[in-house]
Amino acid sequence: MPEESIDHIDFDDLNRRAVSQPIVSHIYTADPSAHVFNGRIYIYPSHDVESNIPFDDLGSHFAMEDYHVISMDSPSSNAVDNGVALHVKEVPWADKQMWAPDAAEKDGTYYLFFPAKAHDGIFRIGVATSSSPTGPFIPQPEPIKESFSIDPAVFKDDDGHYYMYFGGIWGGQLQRWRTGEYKDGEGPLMYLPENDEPALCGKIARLTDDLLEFAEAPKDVVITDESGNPLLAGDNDRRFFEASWMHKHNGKYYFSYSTGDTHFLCYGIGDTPYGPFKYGGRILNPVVGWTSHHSICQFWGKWYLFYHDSSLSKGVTHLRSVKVTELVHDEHGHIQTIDPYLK
Ligand code: FUB
Repeated sequence: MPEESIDHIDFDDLNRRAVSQPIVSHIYTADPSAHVFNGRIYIYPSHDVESNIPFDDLGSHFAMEDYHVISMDSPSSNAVDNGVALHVKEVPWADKQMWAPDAAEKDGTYYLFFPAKAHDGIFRIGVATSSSPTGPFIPQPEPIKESFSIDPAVFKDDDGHYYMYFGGIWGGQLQRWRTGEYKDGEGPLMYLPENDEPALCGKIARLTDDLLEFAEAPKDVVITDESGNPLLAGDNDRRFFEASWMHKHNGKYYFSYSTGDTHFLCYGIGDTPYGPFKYGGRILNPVVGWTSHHSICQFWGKWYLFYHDSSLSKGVTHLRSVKVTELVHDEHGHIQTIDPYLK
């Protein structure tokens, strides 16, 4: 698929109509994973950089090298960039492409979970630890055993168990693992299911007590339609592509994700962390830029959507900026769809 044309966009007008502005503008940030630790908001984003690598469907132009942690006293206050928290050169197993990370806290230790391509070109997921939410983080020497693909999102349930959701298709390589082992080959579209087959699923694995490994083999995160049937691969407006997130509201589990090439953020609702998740609707309509990726976080009783777009870079796909806006669950538990730009 060719990169979408942005020639027709009047960015001054778009920025006037945007429901929120970038929280920082001195660097490009994306894929925000927001958490409240000790009463402050900490955002763990990708740090987008210009690589001069041409756009392709594998995402080769997303050539990020490090992570910065951004902190805020509240969603409307100034955002502070706390500097480099981890660089790819410090991670023995990782070669390149430090994509969307997440973080968790347990017993005063902070864990940064991140995907990167290993030296063999295969995406794995690593962990690094720190005594501070802003790092610096010390990486484990090896990636998580049996980990693969991208976009880790770690959820702590009320019973103290931690779960990792992960996976992304096309450049995220999830489709290459359909048989349980990595299959090589050209192009991102090999090994995808046919349109009338069940869609590929994101994955979930409970973490070990030290949060450094999977406690179980990863399982499918199944999203179902109104009749309880798994969404099909051809259901491009609703099926999973990448960018998993989990939040819990009124005892229900909300699995949210990006539909990738159709550019929606959607969600499904389930009764356990494992699902299945009945498709619930759209959270965010398409933003400027190919990707959409988010997190959902509660602060002082209100819910917020952290997301990104490419408005600051005037539409450059791989130069994105994190934004935040309020998110509302209605009285039936449905999430009200957000338009990123007013009409
Ligand atoms: O930032 C690189 C990739 O773009 C992420 O891993 C995806 O979720 C998409 O946002």
